[in-house]
Amino acid sequence: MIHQKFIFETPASITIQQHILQDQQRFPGASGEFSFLLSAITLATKKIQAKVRSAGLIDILGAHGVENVQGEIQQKLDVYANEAMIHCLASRPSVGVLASEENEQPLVMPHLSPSAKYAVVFDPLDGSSNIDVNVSVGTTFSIFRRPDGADFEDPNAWVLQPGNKQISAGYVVYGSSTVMVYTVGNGVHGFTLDPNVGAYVLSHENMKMPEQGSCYSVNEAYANNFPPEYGAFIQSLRDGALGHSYKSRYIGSLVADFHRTLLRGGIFMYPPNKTHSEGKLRLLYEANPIAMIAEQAGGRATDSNQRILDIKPTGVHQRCPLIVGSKLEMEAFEKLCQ
Ligand code: P6P
Repeated sequence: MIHQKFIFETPASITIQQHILQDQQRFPGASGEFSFLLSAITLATKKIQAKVRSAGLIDILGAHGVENVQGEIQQKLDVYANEAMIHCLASRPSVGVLASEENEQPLVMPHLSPSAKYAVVFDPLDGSSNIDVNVSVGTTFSIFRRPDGADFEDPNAWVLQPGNKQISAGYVVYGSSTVMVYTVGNGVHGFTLDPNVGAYVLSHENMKMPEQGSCYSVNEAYANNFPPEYGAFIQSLRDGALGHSYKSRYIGSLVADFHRTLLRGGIFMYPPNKTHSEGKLRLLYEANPIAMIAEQAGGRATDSNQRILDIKPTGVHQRCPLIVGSKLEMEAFEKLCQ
């Protein structure tokens, strides 16, 4: 009996939907609501990437003119990306509250479904100031379970939870390809969008951050205002204190700078500076999802005093210093800070 040779010699592609459903099987009796929620995020990011990819061709570049809650001029793609995330997530009855970098207050979903059990926090298009110069940008997201007793009167209660309460977190980096990286707390997996079929396909299974890298990433223009431990640490890297020399890479787009750190190892830092005494990055929708991914991949993330994931938020848009990276560099930095 001659076995039929398979047409496709390569292993079968697993799409993110299949992967989520496989993961769901670990929880007998799972309702599938969470998987359906994640599919809203994958759909929204496919819409966003389509606009990002054609930004130069259609009238979507440039500022939208309105100032957002951060006091930043909203780029048109920011507005589109925010609408896409809200539209896709609002159609999921399991989602009760949304918080976005682009909205001053959290949004209560109009369905007010008593069965809503999740809140989603996101930055629809992080690094958007880079859009007009064709530098990679990204979407970040963080998913919380509705706290016991939380109702729709107090949406802040749904989202002002420490990062260690995230049930899922991730990002999409719109770079040379569109890659979605996410975790549900049992490892980190990456999926590359196959434009031919419009599906995210598993490309980086069980991602692990190298224990040491050869690159540090910080905006050295602010070095004169860094707290002393940051400058001393960077100098130690330059002096080969960790066993080899380091190169510097800084894109100015958090998701892109972190994605490189996840893949290659090393350390990313956004310290306090003259303009931002608490650092520029936001805890809820930048530091928290990045920190969960980093820790799930074997790395670490602190604000120089404590784990990012242990910080109890007091405001949706609060900022924090972010130091995230490989075990060895992070241990060396933390030792310096003591
Ligand atoms: P700076 C983009 O505006 C962003 O919020 C992050 O994506 C990025 O890491 C940071 O700001 C860059 O800030 O001050 O170095 O330009």
